[in-house]
Amino acid sequence: MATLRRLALATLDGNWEHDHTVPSRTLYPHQWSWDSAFIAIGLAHVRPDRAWRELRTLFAAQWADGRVPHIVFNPALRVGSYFPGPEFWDSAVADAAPAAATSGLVQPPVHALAAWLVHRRAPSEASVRELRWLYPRLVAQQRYLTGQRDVGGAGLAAIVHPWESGLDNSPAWDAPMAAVPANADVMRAYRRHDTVHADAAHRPTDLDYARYVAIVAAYRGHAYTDAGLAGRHPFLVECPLVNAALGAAEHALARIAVVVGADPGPHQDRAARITRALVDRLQDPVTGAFHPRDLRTDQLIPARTVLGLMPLILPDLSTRQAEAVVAEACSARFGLAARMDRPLPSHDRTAPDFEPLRYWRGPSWMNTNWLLWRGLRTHERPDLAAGLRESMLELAATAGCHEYFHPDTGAGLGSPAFSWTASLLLDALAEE
Ligand code: 2M8
Repeated sequence: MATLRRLALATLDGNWEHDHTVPSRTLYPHQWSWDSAFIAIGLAHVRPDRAWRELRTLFAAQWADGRVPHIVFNPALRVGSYFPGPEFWDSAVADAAPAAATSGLVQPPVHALAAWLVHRRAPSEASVRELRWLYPRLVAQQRYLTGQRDVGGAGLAAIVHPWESGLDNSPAWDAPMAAVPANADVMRAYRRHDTVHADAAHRPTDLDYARYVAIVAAYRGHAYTDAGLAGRHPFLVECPLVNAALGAAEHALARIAVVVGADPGPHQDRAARITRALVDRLQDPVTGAFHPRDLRTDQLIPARTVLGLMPLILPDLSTRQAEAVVAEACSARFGLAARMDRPLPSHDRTAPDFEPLRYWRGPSWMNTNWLLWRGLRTHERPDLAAGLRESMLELAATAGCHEYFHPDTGAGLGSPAFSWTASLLLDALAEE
């Protein structure tokens, strides 16, 4: 355990970059939004000052409309160190954008939960000061997602790009992505950077990238404004992970509100409303599993991916609803058990399009497993939570802090020395 802790700390120290942590020195050399939240949760155990710094740096780049950008670019890096870089995003076209160059998309809002956990780890006058600074910014982030992004009009946030889900290449996005007009040839005009550092067979295809680029171009063409999205935008989905994070954020904000002297009531009410909307709109009444809803067809997307298990982090899910999610997690599709060899894969193992090596289409990731681990403790399944934790620790002890892992062999895949693997490992280690 001490060796594992040292490895995780060395990984985070190696990825620290003056005021934030990069997810990976090779593949992702800037600051990413939800990575920073997971990183802060781990840093709280070893470098609490940096945990707060991480969140402050990210929120310093928040847009005037409340959106927290999914990438904050480091201006010191050379052009071409990541694709798509700042010149592609051209965030200056948006009135609401900050001075810093950022992307125009968001990621799952796990930051309020992170802020709460960092404070709870070691409450102090300094941590209360940090919460006071963050609270209005976290509230603005929620207001953006539940306001401008409520494209479906039912109280959930819509995502406008697969990158906003964090599970970019998930089979859940295949059907809505297939409807996005694009031609792989457009990629000749760009230089992908990911396939220089990772095996191309493990990454999205050029056609996927052509579609990613086309969706950004459509959003950028409207200066990243959200009015009228329903009529014009090529990708619009209600994602169970993004909305579960949205609800969990209101629960965290209710706790933070008490500390900073604000009223927790409205946060509790909003949390309950989000959970209700999530159950009404995204839970399959027959199987009890959660699915994304494609707003362009108004249909649930049938793929059974790990996204569907994420609502377990919501404390106000009823026992029956939570049991349905646990049953799905314990099925042969995902293999959760009190004694298990490997953490859960990112996609249904029994599906014909399960790919154990390709990014988000089968491999195991530490962050989705960490969220499920949290959900299992929230819904009082200590036996399953302990089994999952053991398998997460065992995986990192054998393969190190890789970005993702082969779901059967446990071999490390993607980037080595990946930050959220290290930080969530520190959090799991601290639970003893
Ligand atoms: C991956 O996403 C980026 C685009 O945002 C990429 O593939 O270039 C995803 O795994 C995402 O969830 C993550 O935040 C990001 C950085 O770790 O990498």
